[in-house]
Amino acid sequence: MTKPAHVFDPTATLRNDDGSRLMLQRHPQSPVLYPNPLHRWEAMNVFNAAVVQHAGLFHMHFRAQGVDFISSIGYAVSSDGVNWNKLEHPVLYPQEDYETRGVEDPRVTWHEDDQCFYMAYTAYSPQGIMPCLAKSHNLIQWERLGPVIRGEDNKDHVVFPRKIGGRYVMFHRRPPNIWVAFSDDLLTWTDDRVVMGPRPDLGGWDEKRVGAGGVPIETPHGWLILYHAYDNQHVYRLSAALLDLDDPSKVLSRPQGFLMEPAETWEIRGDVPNVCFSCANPLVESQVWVYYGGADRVVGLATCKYDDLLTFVLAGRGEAETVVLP
Ligand code: BMA
Repeated sequence: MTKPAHVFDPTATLRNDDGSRLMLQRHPQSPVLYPNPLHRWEAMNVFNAAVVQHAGLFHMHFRAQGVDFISSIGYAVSSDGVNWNKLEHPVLYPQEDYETRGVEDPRVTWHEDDQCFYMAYTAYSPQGIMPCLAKSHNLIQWERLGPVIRGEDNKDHVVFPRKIGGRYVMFHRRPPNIWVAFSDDLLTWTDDRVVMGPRPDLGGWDEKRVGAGGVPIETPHGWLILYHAYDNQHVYRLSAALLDLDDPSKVLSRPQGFLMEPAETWEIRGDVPNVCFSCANPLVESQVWVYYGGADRVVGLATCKYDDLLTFVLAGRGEAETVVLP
């Protein structure tokens, strides 16, 4: 007998087949963003999007690849987070010598202390892969603050929504681990510490590399974070963890399982196969909405209840693994 089709209900709890694990529910209108062959800059792929809610609207910044496969960052706006209207031109495109091969993977943070938006994006050029920041008050015009880590290939950075102990905080990824760093001015980052790394001893899904997802969500229990991991077959999956509020290098809880893996055709086949890669996990009422790139070609949306996600990560207490240092 075939399994009955799953009916989308954002207030329901979705579990994997044996019921042992929470899973994200794909929105029935997903993918929610497609490339547009009429525009050179976004003709091939649109993926890995940042999403923030502001002034009653959803705002998306997405990585777009043109016919030359160079990435720019496009902007789209929505009243419901599902149906999007794109701007005709990108809001950020390669302009600096450290960006000549593209600006990639935006993660946008509303900063409570500074009352402005910071975009973390990856600059790609013959100089290497550099984590950069830009600042905006209106989400369209961005002022570059420049690269924040130089001299090494580094990416997957995202700014925390408030200062901790009077300093800015961000994740970054020094392969294969997620790191946290601190700054007084957003330009010089120090006190880097490893947060978590791959777990080769855990069945494989996060055995190779891990990297941060969207903006950490502050909860009474700690910072709730989503992250991606890939295995030796290069399959990108998503999961979550909980970090200490005052010291986010401290993992309070990290469940063994994942929340989502490539299963739909557009997650399995695209520009890069088998990829669910997220740069945004906004809290929308009582749900966490996870926007993610499907196979580096389209933007997907999957959701779960905030309470379910907290229960999932809290159940992982005591499961935190020791990190693998580079
Ligand atoms: C990572 C990043 C992402 C991409 C992923 C899968 O290294 O470059 O932009 O989605 O690989 O290809």
